[in-house]
Amino acid sequence: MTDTAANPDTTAPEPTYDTQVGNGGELHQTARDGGDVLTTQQGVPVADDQNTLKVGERGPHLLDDFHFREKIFHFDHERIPERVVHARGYGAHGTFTLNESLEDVTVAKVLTEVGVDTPMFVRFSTVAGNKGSADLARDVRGFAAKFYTPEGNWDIVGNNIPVFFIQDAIKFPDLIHAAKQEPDRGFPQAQTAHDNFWDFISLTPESMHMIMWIMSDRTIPRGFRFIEGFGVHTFRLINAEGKGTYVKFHFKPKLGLQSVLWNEAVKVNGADPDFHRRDLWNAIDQGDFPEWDLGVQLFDDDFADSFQFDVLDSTKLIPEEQIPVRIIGSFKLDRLVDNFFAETEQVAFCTQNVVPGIGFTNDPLLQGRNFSYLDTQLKRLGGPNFTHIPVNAPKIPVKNYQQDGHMAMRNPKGRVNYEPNSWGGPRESPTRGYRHFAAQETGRTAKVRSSTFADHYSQARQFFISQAEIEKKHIGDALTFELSKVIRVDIRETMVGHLRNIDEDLAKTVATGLGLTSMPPAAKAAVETRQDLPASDALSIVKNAKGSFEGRKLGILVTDGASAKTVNALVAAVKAAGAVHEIVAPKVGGAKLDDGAMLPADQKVDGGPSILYDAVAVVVSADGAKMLSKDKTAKDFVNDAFGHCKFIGYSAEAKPFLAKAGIVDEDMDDGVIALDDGSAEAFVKTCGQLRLWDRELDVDLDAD
Ligand code: HDE
Repeated sequence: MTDTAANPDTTAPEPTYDTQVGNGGELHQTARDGGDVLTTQQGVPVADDQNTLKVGERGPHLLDDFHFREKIFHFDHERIPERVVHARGYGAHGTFTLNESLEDVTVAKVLTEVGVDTPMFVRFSTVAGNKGSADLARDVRGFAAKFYTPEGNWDIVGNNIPVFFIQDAIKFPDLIHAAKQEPDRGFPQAQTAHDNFWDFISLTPESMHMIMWIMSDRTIPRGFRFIEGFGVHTFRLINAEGKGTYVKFHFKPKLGLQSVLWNEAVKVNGADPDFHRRDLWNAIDQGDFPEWDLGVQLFDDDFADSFQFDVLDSTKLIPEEQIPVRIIGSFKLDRLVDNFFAETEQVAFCTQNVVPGIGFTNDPLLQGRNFSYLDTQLKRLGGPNFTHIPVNAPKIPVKNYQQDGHMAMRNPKGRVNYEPNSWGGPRESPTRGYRHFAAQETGRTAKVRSSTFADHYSQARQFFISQAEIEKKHIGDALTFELSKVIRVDIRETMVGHLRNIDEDLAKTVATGLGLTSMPPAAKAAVETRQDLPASDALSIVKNAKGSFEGRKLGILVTDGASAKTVNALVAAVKAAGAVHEIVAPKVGGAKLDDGAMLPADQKVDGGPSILYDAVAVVVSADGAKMLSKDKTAKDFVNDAFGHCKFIGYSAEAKPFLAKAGIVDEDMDDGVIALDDGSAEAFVKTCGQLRLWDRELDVDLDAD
């Protein structure tokens, strides 16, 4: 523990704590390894953990059995309320390192002390689904980061999308009610493809920009390692003179952005509902620590006044072409949790957790959030002492006179528990303490929406026209799919009416996909003139592709008699590219290659469908090809990979099998690659393109 936050203005002794019980330090450990004697919660050794205490062998239980009663009582209370949103999530510990100081604009040590490591905890999540829902729901991903700074905890509770559905926090319960399961039937789970969601959206034009984002591939990411994070709101940095500078926070993944196809997402949810958490776990477990850059967009009042939109409006972003993102540091996730419940489930993020030098603005969404997060933890974690839970406790001493309450884990000693006092306890410090930005506010109180928030379509269109053609197609497909699940035709029509204000071609595509017989009228806009904004390439995933296979996974399907040389060359090339591979075989015991060596498999073909891989290779013997040709799952392996526009490498012997799986000679495109001698490296390099998008035009009816 460091003591950097010690109060310089007082010579008072620090209150002392019993170090055995928390004090923001180590988790009170319960050892589960070693061969010690089992005990009750009271530490009493247990003699029999298999049978309850009974009268005779077949008789009634006795209340005397305190061990049984304690065990069942504790089990009955294992669950805490899940988060009302972002219930399903996965977290890990990490370290943030600052490379560039922002000392001209902030006094926050975490943003000024270059080279200093700040411990972090990051939790990724989906929004709508319950705790047990599948990872690849089409949904926004939460990206919540807790920085344990030397001046207390700072949380950025962000998403992987830089804008939000609504402009005022008072609409949040309605939005979430509409998105989650419908109240009478309790379904659909973890999806927005239903009437209530689209009804609310169709009546909420401010959500249209966000709708473009959630119908894009951003909401079906390949994994948490491949998403961006955004603080969304405009925050404020405050320097030593008390001057404020507006800031928007960005996290950019070093591995680049990547998403899957919808048809793939649906299948991943069946094959591996834990796909995203497993991916993060595996990467960190294998020492392949995912990294993100932290960037800031900084601007002043002059920019805010001249910007086409209100910087307090969370349904708008500031294009990177207008204010570039300045990268100031990076973080890596390098430690898995010891216990999912204690850390990932109990971590409590609060937008109000800021440190000196970082402050809020009047964004009405942010102001509402500052109330909600503290309030929700009280319910979820059972009392006001959730800050005593190690994952939530700052890593510096906590000194105040708050006391007692449910599950108080700190043991402050001594007589004084009030302030001011004459006992020399901790006191406030005007110089070191948190200073709120001295904003000048005027105006009448009113329940009102600013007229500067009224343009709902211009940035929605800007996002759409900034996408690559294939991304535009996916947005059209997603809207058509979601609205096809909406039963009320009038809701479908109202939505198409909104799309007409965004892009007429997109509206037509969706109307045609839905089979509407005539075009509904365009929705009436609060601001009639849509601004003609230029495309922003930074908003596209495809236009910013890294072209690297690093961090990705190749699935290699093998059978007995497969060429050891080819398999070994592939494995070496994958490793050299910083990627990983899995061997898939008809039997999980493995396959005997043509050099006589037994190669163990990671997956039996039924359990290792190609949707789990970024690219596949089929290296089989002639007999193996014949055998696989009779197997539906093996044929799906290559057929799906082809349909999902993945790169497919194949040994000469595999060709008849590919044909049986539906990839005949005329389908062989640049993405179906013969693995000749010495071609493994080139194949893996090509896989770095991740998908051959041109193929989608041949494999998807909606492409016409
Ligand atoms: Fe949240 N949100 N939110 N939200 N949010 C919660 O807090 C809320 C919003 C976000 O991994 C809850 O601890 C309101 C925007 C993340 O633990 C709750 C409003 C953004 C997480 C809550 C918003 C987010 C939450 C539920 C509208 C992106 C998960 C459990 C004003 C910038 C954090 C909890 C984790 C969680 C309220 C809107 C991100 C109820 C009222 C905008 C990543 O307090």
